[in-house]
Amino acid sequence: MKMSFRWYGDSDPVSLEYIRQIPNMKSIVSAVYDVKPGEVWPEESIAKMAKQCEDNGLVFDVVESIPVHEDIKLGRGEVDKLIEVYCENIRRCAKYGVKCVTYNFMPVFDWTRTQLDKKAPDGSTSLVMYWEQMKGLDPLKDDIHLPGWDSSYTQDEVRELINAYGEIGEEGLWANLERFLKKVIPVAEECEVRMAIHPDDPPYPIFGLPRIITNEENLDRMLAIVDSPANSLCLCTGSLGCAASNDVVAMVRKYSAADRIAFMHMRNILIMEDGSFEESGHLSNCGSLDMYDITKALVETGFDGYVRPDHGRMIWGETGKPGYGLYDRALGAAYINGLFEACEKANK
Ligand SMILES: [Mn+2]
Repeated sequence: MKMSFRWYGDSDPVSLEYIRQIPNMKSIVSAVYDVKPGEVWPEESIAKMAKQCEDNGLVFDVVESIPVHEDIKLGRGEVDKLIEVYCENIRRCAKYGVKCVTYNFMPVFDWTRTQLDKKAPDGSTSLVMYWEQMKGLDPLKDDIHLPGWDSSYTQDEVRELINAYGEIGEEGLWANLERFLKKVIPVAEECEVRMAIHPDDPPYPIFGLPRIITNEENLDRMLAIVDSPANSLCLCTGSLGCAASNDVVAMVRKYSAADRIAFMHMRNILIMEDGSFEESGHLSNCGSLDMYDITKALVETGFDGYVRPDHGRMIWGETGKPGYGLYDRALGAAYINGLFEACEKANK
């Protein structure tokens, strides 16, 4: 496996100088953040990021993410032109050494949480989603602002988008994903880039919005659209894992054995009785997932893709981007390194 770390560029309070000091750290996961979805990434921005990483003994070879424009997901407007821009961005990233591009196909909102700084008994804070806090919220009726939602949309625009997705439904979203993949994957193949789709987080409908990258049946369907290692998964244990019906260990084993995991997001979550969940420390005994079994499945199937410690808690008084502080993610990386070393030695 290749250990990696997400970095948000110059505005990130966590520096590359610090990231490089985490044992076994090799790759930086980042993106060009100053252009909107649907626009071409300036080559200078990609080149600058690659150079900054290189100057710190790291490699910028994973992009997270190239966002997919809502009109591509909705199949409306200038879809073909937007997909062509997307392909051009893949070509440009590849030119500067990128090997893996993460993206998602979630309507309107990325991840959904109700609170970003829930305090645990030990004083650490983390992201949570409590159904109790979701109850009664209706974005079609009320002006609601959940953390992490794109604030560039007005409430009216959000309502329009939710209605548009309601009209196309799950099958419409599948059709638009298929159209996207059939154009994008051949370009990725040419560029020797692996596209890695991130599962929906959480993997079930929110506010009636269709969600399709959610479970084994749907992952099978997605991978079959274009049967190529360039059409792969970013298997996020914490996203798939917050549906108790997903057997994450079995999914990891199956898709890694088939060489369809390009990127692993490794984190733990604690599922509560009512289906709410909290992002916990990475260790198995902190949450609902067995991180040892997940790592063992990767090692036994010869996984050689990228791994990053996903969201960490905020600990030791650190402030910054929720889920993306240095300290707890570094602890996560150290723990994951340990799991891999033990599993690899046992597997010899
Ligand atoms: Mn993730």
